[in-house]
Amino acid sequence: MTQKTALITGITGQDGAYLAEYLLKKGYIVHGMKRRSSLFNTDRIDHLYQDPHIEDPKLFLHYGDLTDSLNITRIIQETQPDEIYNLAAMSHVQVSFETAEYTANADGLGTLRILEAVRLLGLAKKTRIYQASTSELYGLVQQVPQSETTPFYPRSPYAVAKMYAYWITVNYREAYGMHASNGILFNHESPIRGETFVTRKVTRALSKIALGLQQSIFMGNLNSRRDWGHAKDYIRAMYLILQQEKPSDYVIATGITTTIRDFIDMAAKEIGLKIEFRGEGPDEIGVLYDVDQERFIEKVGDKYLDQIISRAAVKDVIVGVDKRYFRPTEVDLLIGDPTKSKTQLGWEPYYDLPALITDMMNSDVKLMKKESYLKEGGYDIMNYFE
Ligand code: NDP
Ligand code: GDR
Repeated sequence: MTQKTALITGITGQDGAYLAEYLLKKGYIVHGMKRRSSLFNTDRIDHLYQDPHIEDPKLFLHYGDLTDSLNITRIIQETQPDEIYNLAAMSHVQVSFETAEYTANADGLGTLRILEAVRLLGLAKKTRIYQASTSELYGLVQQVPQSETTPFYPRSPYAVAKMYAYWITVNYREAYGMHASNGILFNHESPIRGETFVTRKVTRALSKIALGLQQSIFMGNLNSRRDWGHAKDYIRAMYLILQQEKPSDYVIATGITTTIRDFIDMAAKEIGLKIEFRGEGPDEIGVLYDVDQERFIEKVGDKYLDQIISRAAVKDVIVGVDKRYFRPTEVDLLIGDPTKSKTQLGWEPYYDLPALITDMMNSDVKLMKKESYLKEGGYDIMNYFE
């Protein structure tokens, strides 16, 4: 079998990092597009880095940006990929309300730039394209659960941009016979999820609270419901979609939905913290009312037990609501129907939500312990003028 070449845009993101490792293990040559930034932004893929001077390297990184057609065209021309995974995007829904034009350019037109480059370079019959579509397309849901035939009703500049990307992918497939497919992925998380998405924000904050590094966390809408899976499972679906003989669009989801409040509750219980929610809307709070000491010692350590017990004794508030996290238009309920991907791709997730939470909490407790040790060692805040 000849060695395949893949190009991953967004290789420095959560999904890009997992996918790169997965494809390298499968024997692919992997090219990734990364953005220039003033700080290193390759943390998630540093373990995969190969010195270009070694013999027969398999991973190559190229500077690029989805808003730059010339650069995209050149990278595709130079790498001649068998498969392109277009994962790059301004992917934060709330931020897209503040950066609507840029989001349209990167997330919407960016996809067009890739499709058009493949066509112009005469690669339409060679290169298969995966487009990172999203459950956000369903927005104000028209059907429960959501499947490939559910009408879209996007509720944010991000979702509207992704709607353009979805349809331009379908259009190039139909117009030029390209093997271009959409994976309509529901929320997927992991220990390397971006820190401002709700799950990671919660697992990081609870870990810090457990170690006495943080007092409380402020959240947005606790009532919205999401269908959460593990990114490791979802990148396998991306790969499977491009291995199909014919291109098509697939929903990737678990079929189970959970409120943000219940996610916080489950993540807290994972390390032995018991939270009671009181009040409603912006006035809702979560108080720490008890600690499962055995669990806490097992998951966090007895060193940190006394401070957390004393907080539980006074029913201290550890969760609050801040309206600034409310979105101008919200997506209240997402729950996917993955029947097509299960039957046609043979895709099955290994992780359920409790297993995902265990993975994230274990990782963040470990990470925050590192922070705690550094603080104890005097490596705290940097002051340039002291
Ligand atoms: P991340 O936000 O973790 O990663 C996004 C990646 O895109 C990063 O590598 C980022 O670079 C890069 N990027 C952002 N803007 C540009 C640009 N203008 N040009 C080039 N690269 C850019 O997202 P995820 O890994 O979570 O998601 C991957 C894709 O899947 C995204 O398109 C997202 O919208 C979509 N999606 C995600 C879901 C999820 O639950 N995770 C669900 C459904 C769809 P940098 O590191 O420099 O910021
Ligand atoms: P989402 O993910 O918008 O679904 O987009 P996010 O984790 O940001 O929000 C999920 C839900 O939680 C509510 N929420 C909060 N969200 C954040 N970020 N911070 C908070 O403090 C908070 N409090 C409550 C939100 O209102 C929302 O209802 C993600 C991204 O990965 C997209 O790129 C992807 O397309 C979709 O998932 C599927």
